[in-house]
Amino acid sequence: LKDITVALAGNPNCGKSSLFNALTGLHQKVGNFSGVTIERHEGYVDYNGYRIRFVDLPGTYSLTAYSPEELVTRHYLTMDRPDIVVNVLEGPNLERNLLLTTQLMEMEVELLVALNMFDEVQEQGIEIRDKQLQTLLGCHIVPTSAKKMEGLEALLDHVVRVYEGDIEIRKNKLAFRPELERAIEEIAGVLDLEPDFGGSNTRWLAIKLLENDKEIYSRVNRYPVWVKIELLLQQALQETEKMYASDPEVLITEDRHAFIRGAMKECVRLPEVRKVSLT
Ligand code: GDP
Ligand code: K
Repeated sequence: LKDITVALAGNPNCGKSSLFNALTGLHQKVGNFSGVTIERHEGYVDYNGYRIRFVDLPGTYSLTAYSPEELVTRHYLTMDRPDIVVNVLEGPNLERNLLLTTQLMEMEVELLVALNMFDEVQEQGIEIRDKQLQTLLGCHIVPTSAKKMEGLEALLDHVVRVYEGDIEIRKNKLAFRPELERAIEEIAGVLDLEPDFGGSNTRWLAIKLLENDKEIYSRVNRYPVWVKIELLLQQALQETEKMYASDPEVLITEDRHAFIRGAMKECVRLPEVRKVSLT
């Protein structure tokens, strides 16, 4: 059997544990993530000559450094490097769920989306143009229902095929407004000069620095390149204050939401009744 490690990531209540249970059945064990008291559920399923190991990450809305759950999740993704990350989405609440997706897109992980609660999506008459959404997110999307045990085999099949590189899809990245993109590029360029960071995901580190991420700050500020980076961060702040009367952290969030609104507009149609009841 060939081993594939898959991390399940998603918002709280997206149905992640239900999906994990449906996929791994009795082959489960519970431990802790190192150094913290957050439970780590692991399980596996044997499928077509592969042992697919699932790690159920804590439910999170975001990947900042503000909560232990979010820190555990991104440490796992950046340090343990699972083969594939399945981002479980709550189908009927796509818009809210996509914030985490935009952050996973930045992380250079092999991403796959499980569009869960698809039974609810259909019942509520929500139309999702999944091909379009796939192109925007730059990853494959598999509709699932953990409740009705549907789409599970399709998900496993996609895991194997993504792992083997059989079904490649063009990765997409969320482009921030030009001033931010320029700052990201410059900061990443400086980080690339430091051997300890060169080869790692310096674009992600640069975005995090512009978001004032304390953990990434403390990882980077002991290096000589910090002097240059601090200057670039100050420049970016001055520029965005002048142009938008705002700071990079706020603008990055705004741009993520703008991307999500665009994706929703292009790919999702809510039924008339729901549109009315929302207004
Ligand atoms: P988690 O917080 O992401 O682990 O979410 P849970 O697995 O605990 O599920 C949250 C709620 O959604 C529970 O009441 C589940 O029964 C329900 N649920 C999970 N998956 C599905 C699904 O595919 N369809 C429907 N209709 N409900 C689901
Ligand atoms: K739960």
